[in-house]
Amino acid sequence: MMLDDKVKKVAEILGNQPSLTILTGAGVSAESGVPTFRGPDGLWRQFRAEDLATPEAFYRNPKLVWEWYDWRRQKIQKVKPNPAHLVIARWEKYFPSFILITQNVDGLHRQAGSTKILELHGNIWWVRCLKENKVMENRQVPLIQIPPLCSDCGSLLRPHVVWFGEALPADILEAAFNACYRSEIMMVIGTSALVQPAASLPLIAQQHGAIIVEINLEPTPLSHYADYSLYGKAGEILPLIDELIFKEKME
Ligand code: BV8
Repeated sequence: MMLDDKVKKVAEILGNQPSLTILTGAGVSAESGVPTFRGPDGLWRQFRAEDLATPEAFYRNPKLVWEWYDWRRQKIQKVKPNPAHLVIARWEKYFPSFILITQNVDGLHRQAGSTKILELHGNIWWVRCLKENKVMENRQVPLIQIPPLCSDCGSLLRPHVVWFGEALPADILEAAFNACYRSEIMMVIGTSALVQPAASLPLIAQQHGAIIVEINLEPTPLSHYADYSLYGKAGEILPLIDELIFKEKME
């Protein structure tokens, strides 16, 4: 089936307003100018994940890890949501049963207006005090002090994100699993489907009867299981589907 036919088919399915879950990865922010993790200009290119996005790396060298996050925050602050984020934010109002599950920590879905959102891996604009475990929003760009310290107790602050080897927040993961049990369709957009447990969510949804639609530039380990794989840019494909859904509605 050609891409156009798949776009039409997915729009037709969505036109019936099924219970929709969307899972996104770094690819949905790529067209905003945020480097992905494993792409040609990938974030991990200059660094190795285990060197930076792990608790061990942070305790070994908090200054280096915070310099990486400060660099990413400076890049993210300069960009804005792209059409993919905007369509997803609009759809949460159109679908009676809708949840967005994102692996991204860049906050661009929220900036686009998404509110029904589960941030599996945290948010780069929030920090956590190591001593008091208190979570605070911190939008200081660039950071005045690296590593930043808690203004109340003077202890080290860490990014409020989930590092490799760390458990995802139990309440958020439970909500994500519940979404998989009840969704009739799951759209998996811009993820290499490598990081667990996020990468297992589409398979769980499929085991519970959901149709799986993948949108990516290229095949991923999920492609073999997806009912529809639409290869192209999320910022171009989602507006096409959106247009067809509402065109059909108007007829
Ligand atoms: C856990 C926050 C257990 C930080 C991130 C072996 C050794 C050690 C660990 C493991 C192991 N095997 C499995 C694990 C577990 C590990 C894991 O999955 N490792 C992988 C790499 C094998 N997982 C964990 O450690 C997780 N925790 O398992 O805990 C536990 C349980 C109890 C108690 C203690 C522990 C925690 C994982 C979370 C890690 N944190 N981020 C930060 O960002 O700084 S992960 C990081 O990768 C980001 O969140 C990112 O989103 C995520 C996944 O990457 P993608 O989003 O998919 O991005 P990527 O670049 O890979 O792909 C982009 C895709 O977009 C590509 O396919 C590309 O083609 C496409 N694309 C590009 N442009 C576009 C596009 N598509 C459409 N349109 C475009 N324009």
